[in-house]
Amino acid sequence: MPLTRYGWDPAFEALFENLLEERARGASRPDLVPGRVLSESRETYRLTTALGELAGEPSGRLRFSAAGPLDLPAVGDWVSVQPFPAEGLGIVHDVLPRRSALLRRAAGRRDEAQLLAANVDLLLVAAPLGGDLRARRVERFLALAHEAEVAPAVLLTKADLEPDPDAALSAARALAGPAPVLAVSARTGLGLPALARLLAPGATAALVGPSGAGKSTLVNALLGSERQATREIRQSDGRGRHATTRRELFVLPSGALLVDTPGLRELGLWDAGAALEATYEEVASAAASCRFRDCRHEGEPGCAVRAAVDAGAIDSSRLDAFAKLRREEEALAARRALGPARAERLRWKRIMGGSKGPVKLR
Ligand SMILES: Nc1nc2c(ncn2[C@@H]2O[C@H](COP(=O)(O)OP(=O)(O)O)[C@@H](O)[C@H]2O)c(=O)[nH]1
Ligand SMILES: [Mg+2]
Ligand SMILES: [Zn+2]
Repeated sequence: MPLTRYGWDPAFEALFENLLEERARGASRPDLVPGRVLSESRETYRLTTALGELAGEPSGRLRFSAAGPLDLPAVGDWVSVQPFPAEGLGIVHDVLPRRSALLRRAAGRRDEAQLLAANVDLLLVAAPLGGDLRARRVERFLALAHEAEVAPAVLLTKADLEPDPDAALSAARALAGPAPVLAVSARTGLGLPALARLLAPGATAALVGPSGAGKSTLVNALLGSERQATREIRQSDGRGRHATTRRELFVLPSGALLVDTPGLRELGLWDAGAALEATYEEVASAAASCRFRDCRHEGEPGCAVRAAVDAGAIDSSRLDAFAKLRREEEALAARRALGPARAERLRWKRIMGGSKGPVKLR
């Protein structure tokens, strides 16, 4: 399959040419071809190249010069590959500059970004119907899209399980702002043609959402085959079996590209500052009329946001969610202001057990 089937275009071509020119001036100049990362597992990549699929590994130089995981390839990345087609192998030398990067704060205590996918053009936020629409979770995923400057769309999945799809649609539209909202069912086929119209040939969409939302089932429906393992619920204990464990990029028969992801149990935002204003657009636009420019909408006089809540123009649970994410964001910013060196020193102290209990900040 030619690389254009995987989204290769003149802009990436120009970036690759630049890279070759740079390398031609340097000492090491292996023969390089472009490739795209289809899946990644512990620094081993499945790559598509003009020479076919290769199993890739980062070059020693790439691995050791990487300051962190963001410098290494992720699903969706375009990379330079030194191919060994006879062996089906490739050495990845460089990651091409990304058009977009979906980042989250890595799970656990470390303040580290995790790259979910690169070069994504459309983020499909899956939210299952048939129960409570988890509005706060949908908002977090929308903020992830705004942060990455990737256009979002909301997919209300398993619509066949929903007794009142119209009510669900209007509830979701209230969260989504200008983003499209679709009700879909892989079981009945409802909404699949409309979804297919959102997926442009050559463009890359990524599916995110909680585990069990039906993401992989949708991928299979769009692929027209059972390529992606879906979670079957065991009768005996209701637990899932084949949950998706890694992110993977698929080429749909329509020519669109789609990344399936495992469910994210927690989605910590990485750097959501401005994204919150795009996500809670009604709060941000009312805030422009608050008397104080730094109004926190917590009871200050002349607060236009509170006035809008009292008038029923802003949903108070949306304001609460906005305030909560802003506090999270501020706490992160404060921690980061310690600087990497200081944070590193504190971590070291903690690891060494020099102090009992939490480390005291001077
Ligand atoms: N009723 C119904 N069930 C679905 C639909 N799509 C998926 N499921 C079921 O939901 C469960 C989870 O699906 P899966 O695709 O693995 O979810 P994922 O974790 O988001 O990838 C499986 O048992 C599917 O058969 C749908 O449109 N309607
Ligand atoms: Mg899955
Ligand atoms: Zn205010």
